[in-house]
Parts: sequence; structure tokens; C-alpha cells
Amino acid sequence: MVVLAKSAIEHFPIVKNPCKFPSFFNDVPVIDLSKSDSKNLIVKACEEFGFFKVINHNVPMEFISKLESEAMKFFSSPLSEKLKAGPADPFGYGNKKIGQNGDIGRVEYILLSTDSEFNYQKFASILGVNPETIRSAVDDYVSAVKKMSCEILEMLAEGLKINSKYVFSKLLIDEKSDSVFRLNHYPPCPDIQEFNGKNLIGFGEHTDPQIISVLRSNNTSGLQILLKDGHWISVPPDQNSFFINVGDSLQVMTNGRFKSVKHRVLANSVKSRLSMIYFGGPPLTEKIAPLPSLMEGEDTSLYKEFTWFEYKNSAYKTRLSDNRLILFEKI
Ligand code: GA4
Repeated sequence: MVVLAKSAIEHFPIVKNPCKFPSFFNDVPVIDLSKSDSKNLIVKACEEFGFFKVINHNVPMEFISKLESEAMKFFSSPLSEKLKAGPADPFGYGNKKIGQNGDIGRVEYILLSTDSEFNYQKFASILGVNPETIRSAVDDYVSAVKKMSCEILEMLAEGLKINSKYVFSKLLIDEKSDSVFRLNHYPPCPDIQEFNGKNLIGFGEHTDPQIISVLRSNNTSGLQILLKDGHWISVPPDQNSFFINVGDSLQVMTNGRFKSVKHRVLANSVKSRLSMIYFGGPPLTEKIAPLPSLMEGEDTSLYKEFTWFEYKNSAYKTRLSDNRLILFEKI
């Protein structure tokens, strides 16, 4: 029998002050994309939470199921095979190690650039998984989710009464858009008992650097968001809907009117969680700055000028839980 040294487990982060009765966020703002009057509700949700759920989204269920089953096939293959698609530097297969700066979590994942051939070469060596099948499943899913993200961003621009409704969506539509796609698999963690039920971290608290993130998960809970009052709250899973996060870049473009939402994932003791996340980012050369119509005066920008390339470079040097925007705030 292999006995895992206790210290090997204890290296994993845990929630420092877990709430005895973690509350479920039953009032997640729900946006019905089939209703044209949803634009004001989206603005309200972005202001209050930087987070909302989307229904009637028109992303074909078959794309979602196909990708889910391909992903599960991949994650169920032997570790030695999966490691051939790694390391995640930043793209490829990663196991427990998140980013390059010492963060770890109870998670394994595949990180892909949405427009790079190179990604798929990494999968070519994996036995039992046909790289072409994964590639087409990711492509179908990502194009549908990107289309939906653009619709949401256009509704957002209209809700904010910005002259051009394409002001945000054009950044994702641009063929040089620097977007990322991630499949996260959180295996069940029966050893949670070892920690007297204290919550183990699957993916540590962080904000997303991009403009918008679109998450879909299976029916296993784990996602939590941080409310303005400082409380962490659990988001009830819903495999038929999408969850949207405001990213740091959208916070800057709205001059802080929208806040990028801090979120994290806790490990589950019995069920495995699978999530797929599209991170919509602008082209590298794009200047990220508050839109003039969202500033009160000539230059009341809260932020210094920077490009997405500069922000991304700086973000990738930070730890997961760092406040990455602080370096770009005007003093
Ligand atoms: C958070 C959002 C996306 O998952 C990601 C992550 C990236 C990574 O996993 O390589 C980062 C993290 C994310 C922000 C800070 C840096 C970079 C890990 C990390 C410690 C792909 C992204 O774009 O930024």
C-alpha cells in the first residue's frame, strides 16, 4: 500500500477561516439573453457583483457535451500519458502547479491559446486520445462561446449608452485577439477529513486579467465569489447555463465602475468537477484605458496608460491572489 506522507498533503493551501455554514448565493443575477431588455440588468450585475449567470444562450448543447466527454477521456488517461502534453508553460497540461510563481491547487488542467496550432501538437502524443477530435471539439465550443461573449459585450455597451456598441466586442472579434481557453478538472478529495473538514483549495482566489471570462461547469459545486462586504459565497452549479466574470481589463475600460470579481474553487470530497472557461482578451498591442464617455472629466482616469501586452507580462509575474491592477493605478 502506498502511504502518502502527511507533509505531501499539507503543502496544499486550505481556507484559513472557513465559514461553518457557507452560504449559497441564491440571488445570482440571471440574464436571459433572449430578452432585449436584459442590457440594463447586465450593467447592474457588473456593478454590484462583477458576476452573473446567463440563460437562453444559444450555445448548442451538443458542443458542450462533446467537449465535456473529450475532456473527461483525456483526464481519465494515465498520468504518464497526460504529462506528455505538459508542462503548462503556459500552454499544455498542468497538474497542481498553477502559473510559474509557486501557486498550487487540487486541480489538473489543459490551458490553450484559442488560435495556436502549437497547442494541439502537444496532444499528438497522447495514447487513446485523438488530437483532431479534441481540436474540433474545442474549436466548435470556443467559436460558439466567443459569439455569445460578443453579444453580451454589445448589450453591455448599449446598457452603458456608449456610442459604438462594438467598443468591447471588436477586441474579441479581432483576429489578433489574445484569448485563452482552459479545461479544469478537480478530482474528488476524500482526504478533506484529514483537515477536520476545513476547505481545501482547488484553485486559489484570484481575478482574471482579461476582459470577460465565460465559465461552464458540470453539476459539482466548488465555485465561490467574493462579495463587496468581504464574504465568500458559494455559487450553485448549473450545467445548462454560463457564468460570466468581469475581468481586470473591463474594470479599467469602465474606469472602475465595474469591478473584476475575486473568485476561487474549493475541492469536493466526493464528486469530480469539470469546468471549461473562455477568457476573452484584446490584441497584445491594444491600449487598455477608460472609455472617454465613462470618465467624469477630461482625464479622470484612475489608471496609468498601458497596453494589454504590458499588463499581461506584469500579471504573469504575480502570484494568483495578488492585486495585479494596483501597479497600474494612478496614485
Ligand atoms: C488567471 C486567469 C486564467 O486562468 C489565466 C491564469 C494564469 C495561468 O494559469 O497561467 C495565471 C493567472 C490567470 C493570473 C496570474 C498568473 C497567470 C496564473 C498566475 C499565477 C490563464 C490567466 O490569464 O491569468
